[in-house]
Order: sequence, then C-alpha cells, then structure tokens
Amino acid sequence: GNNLITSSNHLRHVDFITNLPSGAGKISHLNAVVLGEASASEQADLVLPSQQFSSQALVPSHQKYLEMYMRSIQDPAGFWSDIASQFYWKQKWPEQVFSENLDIRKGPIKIEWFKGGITNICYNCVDRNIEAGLGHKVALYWEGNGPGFDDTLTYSQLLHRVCQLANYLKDIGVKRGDAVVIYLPMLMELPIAMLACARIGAVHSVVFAGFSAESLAQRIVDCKPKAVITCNAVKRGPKIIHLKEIVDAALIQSAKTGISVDVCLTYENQSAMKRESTNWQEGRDVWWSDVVPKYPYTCEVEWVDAEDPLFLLYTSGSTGKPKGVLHTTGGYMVYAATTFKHAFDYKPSDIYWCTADCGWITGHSYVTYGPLLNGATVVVFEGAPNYPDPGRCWDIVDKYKVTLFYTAPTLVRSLMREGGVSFSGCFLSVYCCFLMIRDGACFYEVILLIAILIFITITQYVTRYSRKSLRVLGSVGEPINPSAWRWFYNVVGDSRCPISDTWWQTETGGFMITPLPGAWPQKPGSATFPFFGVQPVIVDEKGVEIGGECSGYLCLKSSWPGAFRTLYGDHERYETTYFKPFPGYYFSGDGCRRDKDGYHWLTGRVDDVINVKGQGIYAFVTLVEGVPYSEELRKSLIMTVRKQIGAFAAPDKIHWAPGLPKTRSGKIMRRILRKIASRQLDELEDTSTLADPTVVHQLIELADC
Ligand code: 6R9
Repeated sequence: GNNLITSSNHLRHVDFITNLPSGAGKISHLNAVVLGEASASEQADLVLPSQQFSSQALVPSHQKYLEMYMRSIQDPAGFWSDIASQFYWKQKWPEQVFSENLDIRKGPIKIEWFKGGITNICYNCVDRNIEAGLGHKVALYWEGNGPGFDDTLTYSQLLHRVCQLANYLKDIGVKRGDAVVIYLPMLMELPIAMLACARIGAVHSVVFAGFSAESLAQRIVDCKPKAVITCNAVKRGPKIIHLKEIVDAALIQSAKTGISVDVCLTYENQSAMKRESTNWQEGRDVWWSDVVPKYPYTCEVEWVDAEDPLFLLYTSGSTGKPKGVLHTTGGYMVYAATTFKHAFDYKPSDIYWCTADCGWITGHSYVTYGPLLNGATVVVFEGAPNYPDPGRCWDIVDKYKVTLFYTAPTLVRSLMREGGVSFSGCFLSVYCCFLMIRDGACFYEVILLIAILIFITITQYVTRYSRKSLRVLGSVGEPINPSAWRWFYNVVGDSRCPISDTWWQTETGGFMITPLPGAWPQKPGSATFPFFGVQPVIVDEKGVEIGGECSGYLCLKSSWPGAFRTLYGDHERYETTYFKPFPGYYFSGDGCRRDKDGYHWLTGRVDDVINVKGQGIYAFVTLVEGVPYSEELRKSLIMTVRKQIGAFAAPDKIHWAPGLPKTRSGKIMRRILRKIASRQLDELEDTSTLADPTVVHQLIELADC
C-alpha cells in the first residue's frame, strides 16, 4: 500500500471508502494506504535534535525521559501529586490521589483525580501568574483577520476583563454548575469568556463558530445553557459571516423543543459589522459593550472541587447525536499544563502560537488553558492562514517573533503546495541554463535567467520571511505524512526545529503520544512515544494485547489526569463507545503500528479502514496540482492496486477528487464521501462544518467523469 503512494509521482492522496459496516470481519492490509503510513526506509530515517537544542531542553535525553516515564507508571500518585502541588489549591486533595475503574467487566467506568481537592483553574491561569510577578507580561497578542488589526492584553489586563464578564454572568444568575454556550470566533473575548465561566464555576461549552444553526441548536438542547455568548459577525478572509443570525435561528429551533435561553450576550465586532444592522430581540439580546465594562475589575473566585465539571465539548459521533465530552477541573488543569510544558519544551521567554480555533479541543488545551497555566504569551489569530496570501502565517511568526508554532498537517500541506523552494523547479532551471550555454546563449541571457530564478526563490511564500525566531514546531489532528513532515522541518523550520507530532483526542484532554523535543531522535511521520503516565497498548481484533513490532487497535491501559469522565447525560454511551469494544481498556478508535524501535505510527480511525467483503471499493483520488486526470491514469491506478495488494482490493470506481470534504481541522468527512459514492445526494445532511462546502458540489459534478 505504501508503494502505491510512493511509486506514483502523480498521486498526492488516495482515499478509500466502502459502504460496509465497520468493526465486522477481518481488516485487510488495505489500511496501509491511509495517509501517514511510511515505508520501511522512511521508518529507519532518524532525525536527531541538535546538541545545542538538547542541552537546553527540559528533558535533554531519552535516558532522562525513560527515568521520568518509569516513575510516572510505577508511582502515578506520587508523580502527579508532585506536579499538582505547583498549582494553587485552596485545599489540598486528601490522601487518595486518584481512583479508577477502566474495566467494564468489573462494574461502571469511573475516573477521578485529586477528588476533594479545592481549586479554580481561572485563578491558576491568571491570578497566580500575576502574584508571581507576571502582571505586565503579555498574556494574549491578538492578530485580526486583516493585516494591521491587532491588540495586546497583559496578564493584569486579562484579569480585569475576565472579572468584569464573570461579574456580569453572576449578575444575570449564572451559578456554579450552570452551562454557558460560547459561539464566538477567535477574538480575545473567546478565551476571556472561557476563563470567566471557569472563575464562577460555570461549565462552558464552546461551539465552533462555523457550525450551522441546526448543530448549534442541537447542542443548546443537550446542555440547556443559562446564556449564549456570541458576536454579531466575523470576517474570515474576504467573507463576512453573520453569526448572530445563526444564533437567532438556533434559538428559535431550540425553543421549539422547549429549551429557551434567557440571555444572548452579543459582542459588537466592529471590524465586521455595525450594531445598527444587527437583528435584535429586546429582552433577550444584550450588547456586551453596554453591560460588561460597567462591572468591577475584581471578582471573587468560586472555589470548586477538582472533580467539578469544567467544560463540555461536543464531538461528532459516527452515528447521529454529537457526544458531549465532559472534562473536570483538577486533573485536566494538571494535565493540560504539563503536556504543554514538555511537548513544546516551554521556556518563559517563548512566544507561542497555535493556529487552532477554541471551538476545538486543541484550542481549549493549547490556546487557552495549557499555555496560560504556564504563564506563556499566546498569539490568538482571528483570520484565515492563507489570507491575504499564503505567506500570512510566516508574516505573523516574524511579527510576534513566534518561537513555538503548532498547527495541523492539512495547513502544512496546503502551504506546501503554495510555497517553499521547489526542487524540481530548481533542477529544471539548472537544466535550462545548461541548454542555453550549450546552444550558445550569451552571458547576459544566462545571468538574466539566474536573476529571475533568485527572484522566484525569494518571493516564495515561506522563504521570503525570516522565521528565525522559531524553535519548536507542532502538528495535530491527523497523521502527518513523511513528505509534509520533511517540508515542515526543512523549509519552515530551516532544519533547526524539532517537530512535536502530538497524537491525542478531545476525549484525552491532552497529548498522549508525542515526541519530547530534545529527548528522542525523530522519525518523520511517527508520533514516537507516550507522554508521562500514558500506557498505550496495541490489541488484535479479539482484544488481546500484542507486544513488540505489531499493528492493531490502539487502546489505553490505566487512567491519566486529563481523561474525560463521561459523555454528558449519557454515561452508558460513554461505556459502550469507549470501554466495551475491548474490555479492560479505553479504546481510542485509532489504528496504530509499533515499529521495531518502539515508535508509534498512527494509521487513522479504524472505522475508516476497509473490510473487503463483497461490496465495491470506491476510491477518491487527488492528483498533484497540474497533473491531468485521464483514462490511462485511471487504468494504471487500478493496475497498481491489483499488482501491489491483490485483485480483491482493486477499486471498482475511481473518482477524481481535486478537493476532499474536510473539516477546518483537516479531518476528511467520510460520511459525505460515502453518500456521494452511493449517490444518496439528498442525504448529505449538514455540510456547514466543512472548511470549503463547495468541494461537495465539485465532487458531485465530477462523479461520472
Ligand atoms: C486533538 C484532536 C482525534 C482524532 C484521533 C486521531 C486524529 C489527532 C493526530 C491524529 C495521527 C496525530 N489525530 N492527532 N492522528 N497523528 N498527531 O485532533 O482531537 O478532534 O477529537 O480528533 O484525530 O484519529 O483519534 P479530535
């Protein structure tokens, strides 16, 4: 399967789906075509951190990692208590640090960390840092959609803003344990709103401000919030999105099921839309700027139990209703902070930028909580990474002297297509020079060609920026294929910055398998080794643990502080989805291979894997930019699969797909591909979470090409 990708220079991405129910039957080795797999030679390709990097790193060697890891496994209570003690606790947790049952055969699943300890995560993110002397340090740099729009908040200013909103929320009757839905774009008000809820013990549920009214209504109905916080509109790239209208429609819809929301606090996002043009429902809708600034800069903290809920975040289930993943306070706090610190080798002088939206778990743990708990300076970016041009990211990196840059493979790949030195281009140009000289071109003609070449090189979207400040790069969301890894490493990071390929999930709260830059040699495309306290196991289809070099289903043995505690209102679904498939373990839903050196290679969701059982295989194929799709190519693709894997695996249908339906975080929505394949076009359902919904129409048009 790997050869399918590496042997054809024309193929950028192959995606297979079938209509078969998942989980049944034997897994064929077709899963080897899942993006992110690497060939044997690629696996052996080690990239070492420089001596200079390792010597200054928090975990400077793999021996040190192993020593810390062993302690975290042998004495989890001691290991995590030592770390937790670095935070502020109003009252320390009692003797027992954690209790757990991950074995469904032994009774209900239960995970608790630091229960009985009393704390507040907002206090630990903001007040504690101010007390430690960081009041004047920048907490948030905000960079707007359009270049030139920006803002800054120090830790002291952040505290003021959080307290004002917290006071307002208390005033309208939001109490400890109440839910608040936040439907905001990446304005500073988004982390502020999360922290304000946490300060008063309210449970926030951030809904990504790209979700449709229907999805928002579904979430509102599920968690029954006391208030919804939104803004009137936002600009993404050149487009204006009228968020308030979406909220209005969602509230009408939720009211039909008897769930009415009393307050809709609306931030006026002046750069996108004036308040006069905003639809308004008197009595329910309130302008943020009319009320919030009137409240005092201080607000008493609501001290909560470590096991009190902190937030709900909905993730789409493979069937129907989204799952409300519930995280609690104490364990999540300790875990988000520690994973951030180690995976990015955080130093107080760092400037950190994560391109994720707070509507995603990455934005919870690694825009808001993890960095702020470490007293870090965080860049919050409102816009689109390729607006006004594909150099925007590097422009931002240079502007703020970003040292730690964390993003998704989908972004890396799209920027890779548009920028960076093209080696084939260089080769071609050198060849042209050679031809010109051979054919007697004059000196000036050759010089002119070289000058054009240099110009093209320096105007490349990446290389025209310095990026000197960068120290560590990060990747999340899906496997990063080795060629994208190398481009990220060589071109963006100038072969200087280790890449932390962080494997984790909404459910896990923080990183699970990730390199610690400085500790290990890296293999492009591998997430490497488990974080402290994490025990990954690979099981076969019977749920039997397999050791050594192997591949199978990725499970986790024993709990970690950041684990989710339940699915809101449906503990049974929690147990059925995650703990019943392989009794005794938490099942991640992902496939994984462990190589001979113990490195982990994530192969993607196992429900994306093909079980070849009588139904047809339908392949969506994306070609390298500029390569035309032809009948000849179609045949050669089918022949390649026949030859490399077997006739049983040959696709019955090849569908040329210049683009695939992807979420903003880069996950392919296979549900939609499946509907297109089976021509159930009236059942496409909600496509509003797609990064670019127009690809769906394009795919439908190309169906019979
Ligand atoms: C953080 C996040 C979780 C799923 C996960 C896996 C995929 C995430 C990955 C990765 C390979 C990585 N995934 N990071 N696969 N390598 N570094 O993305 O959470 O949105 O819940 O998605 O994403 O399949 O199971 P979430």
